[in-house]
Order: sequence, then structure tokens, then C-alpha cells
Amino acid sequence: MRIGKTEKYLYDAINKKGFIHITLIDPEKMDKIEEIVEAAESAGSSAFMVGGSTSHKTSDYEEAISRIKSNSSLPVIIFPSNVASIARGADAIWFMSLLNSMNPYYIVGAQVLGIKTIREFGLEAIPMAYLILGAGGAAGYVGEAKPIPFEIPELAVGYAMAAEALGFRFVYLEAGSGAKTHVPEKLINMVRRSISIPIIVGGGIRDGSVAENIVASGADIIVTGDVLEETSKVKDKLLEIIEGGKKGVLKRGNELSYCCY
Ligand code: 1GP
Repeated sequence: MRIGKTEKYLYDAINKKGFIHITLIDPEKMDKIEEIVEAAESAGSSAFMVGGSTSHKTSDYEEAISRIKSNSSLPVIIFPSNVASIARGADAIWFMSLLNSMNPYYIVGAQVLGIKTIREFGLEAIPMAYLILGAGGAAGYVGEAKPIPFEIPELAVGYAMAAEALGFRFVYLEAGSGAKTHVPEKLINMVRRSISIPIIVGGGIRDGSVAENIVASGADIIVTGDVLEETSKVKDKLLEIIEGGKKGVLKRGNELSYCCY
């Protein structure tokens, strides 16, 4: 198996810290980008993701990547909403499949159209299964998902187990950006006990105690975007969320170790 530099960095960081935080930048919302990037770097965020469900201008992605790169040495991973998200200058791209989309375009179609450009741009493709849950938000709408109800965690477990068996190396449990309700702890924990690849959780994480509970339930990576746009104290908010995650690790221990490179 060929594991690239960014993916190896993610495994090493998770193994060392027990969990990592990734800062999400939406290319449609770049007003505070320098402030967010500086705060993320100094508060201990481990990487950046660039993407947004309604962001479909390649030039916006390129601008966001370049502004992050000018202010930080952390890896930048594209979080694509479609083929227009494939942009030069990032370290990697989540090569993701929206497994619970009802449209095969979002499961494998866009990936077929995009892979040659990804290779040409030298982007590291990291295979990730993307699952949309709860209200689903813009990602659910744009991706034509049939969101997994929070009340039926067995469905999420089934998808996650299938994703691991199909060879995906990360599973993302997505409640949708700005979601009123984040992915429930019980569901995360059921998925955690069913698979042994890293679990990413995002959507509606707004404070330290939520981050703590989500990490304690078994998340390896937590992603926040919306709250950093909203708050006037970006660094304080990031410190709070990352401290929360650290407490979550203490509650659950650091049982899994990711490998294979
Ligand atoms: C969205 O999971 C991410 O795709 C992050 O969600 O913007 O609500 O933090 P928020």
C-alpha cells in the first residue's frame, strides 16, 4: 500500500496525541482567513481543510490555499464538493466518496472525472468514506444524500464497516456545516467499536465540552469551521475546543494505533 506524506503525518499525529483537530476554511468565506490560520497554528490545530458545499470556483480554492500556505506550515487538504475543487498548491485531497448519496455521481462519478487532474497537480489522494447524518445541511442537499438518522446508529455502523472492508482509510461522520445538532456520542461510540480506521467527526461542534464528549466517544479527528467564522475570539475558541479534545482522550485512553506505511 502506498501511503503519502500527509496521510502518514495524520496517523503519526493521531498516534502521538490521541486525537487531532483540523481547521476548515470555506473558500466562500475568506474575510478572516489570516486571523483563523494564525490562531489555528498557535492553538495547536494539526492541519487545514479547504472546502465548502456551495464553493465551486477553482480560483477561490487556489486563493484560500495560497493564503493559508503564506501564513502556516501545516498541511492543507482539499475537502472537495465537486471536480471544480481540485486546485493547485495543496498537499493532499480527501479522495472521498459520499457513500449514502442517492446519486452515483457523488459516490464514484466525480472521482472518475477528477483523478487525472489530481495526479497532474501532484495532490496526494487520501481515500475517505463520507457519511452524512442528521439534518445533513448544505452537504446533504448538494450531495443528494439520504442522511442517516441519528436515531438509527446501526445504519452508520453498517456503512462504516462496509467502508473499512472496501478499503477506505478514513470515515467521516458529517452532521453538516453549522448543524444545530452535532453527531451524537452514542452513534460515534458504536462506530468506534465496529471499525479500526480513523474516524473524523464534524458539523456543529461549537465548544470544548462537546469536543471532549465527541473525542471521549472515539473520534480521532474533529473538524470545525463555522464556529471560527462566527466568533470574535478565534484563538480562544480554538484553544477551548482543542483542550476539550485533550480531556476527551484522557477519558477514553489512546487505544488504537494507526499504521501501515
Ligand atoms: C463541515 O464538518 C464540517 O463539513 C465542519 O462543520 O462548519 O459546523 O464546524 P462546522
